[in-house]
Amino acid sequence: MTDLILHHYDFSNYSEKVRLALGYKDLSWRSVIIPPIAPKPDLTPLTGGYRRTPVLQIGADIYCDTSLIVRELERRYPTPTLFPADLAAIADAITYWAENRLFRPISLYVSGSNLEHLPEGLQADRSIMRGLPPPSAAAMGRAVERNAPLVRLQLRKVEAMLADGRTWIVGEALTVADLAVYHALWFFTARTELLLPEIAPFERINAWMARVRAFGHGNPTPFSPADALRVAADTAPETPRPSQRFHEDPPLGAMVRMRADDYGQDPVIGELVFLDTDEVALSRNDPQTGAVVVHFPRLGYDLRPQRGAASI
Ligand SMILES: N[C@@H](CCC(=O)N[C@@H](CS)C(=O)NCC(=O)O)C(=O)O
Repeated sequence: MTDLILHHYDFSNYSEKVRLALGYKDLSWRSVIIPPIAPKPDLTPLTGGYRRTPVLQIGADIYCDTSLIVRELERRYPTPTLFPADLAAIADAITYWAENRLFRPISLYVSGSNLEHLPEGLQADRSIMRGLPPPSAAAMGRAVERNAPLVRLQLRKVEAMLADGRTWIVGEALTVADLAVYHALWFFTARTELLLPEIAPFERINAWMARVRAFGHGNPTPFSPADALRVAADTAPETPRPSQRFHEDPPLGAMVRMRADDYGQDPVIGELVFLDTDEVALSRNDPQTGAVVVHFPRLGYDLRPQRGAASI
């Protein structure tokens, strides 16, 4: 069973990163639209509590976080590559910058400027997700003023990255860094074109964005959340690959807890079934799906023994 099922929604920029990876690799996939706001009752049985977007499902294997999702796509469909060997480490570092230092001010600037175009309740949900009180309209306005300069100065940095006429962000080959910088900038226009004038003056950025956009999204087919749950219920998880542990890691078979180290920290508890340098996977059971294996990246997540848990 290699059917790819992406759980996502339209204005999710991290989903756009994966949709473009699917396009770049010219893949067919099933598209499940999930709510942009918690609760997500058809997603939780698959993930065990992880609520962020997107999530990739392959049978009863569930991949959380785009940094792992793109690696898993690469592992299964290596060509064309998103990780050219000589550029992959630098691309990872630029990706980290793009998805943190670049994207966070963009998110605050765009969301605060486009309030009337965002779904009802979105800001309150995002505040709860970060453990903060819902912001007033005045506080969001102040966030726009603080962040607009941080966005503008970084747009100049992206234009400078492309200043020598290179085709892609890290050089002459496309890397995952192109998708990361692109999805951060794509968020400017995910719901409205109100802020398009901010990007319009940057000629190299616009030409490069057009090259990335041209990959498209591959071949999606609409799929219902109920069908996705049924696929998980009807499929056994794949046998985990041999693990590569550090000696400090919990032993395979231990009950563990994974959660994001930044925001959306809902814990996922299960039996540790796989670890290597990039990935951690837990097995869990849900009444709606039976056994599923939930996969996370190592970096950006906190792995701990789940004290006092006998089984799940
Ligand atoms: N590091 C995560 C971040 C994902 C993320 O923040 N996604 C946003 C949507 S673009 C999100 O989860 N928002 C809350 C939600 O959708 O419930 C990844 O790379 O997948």
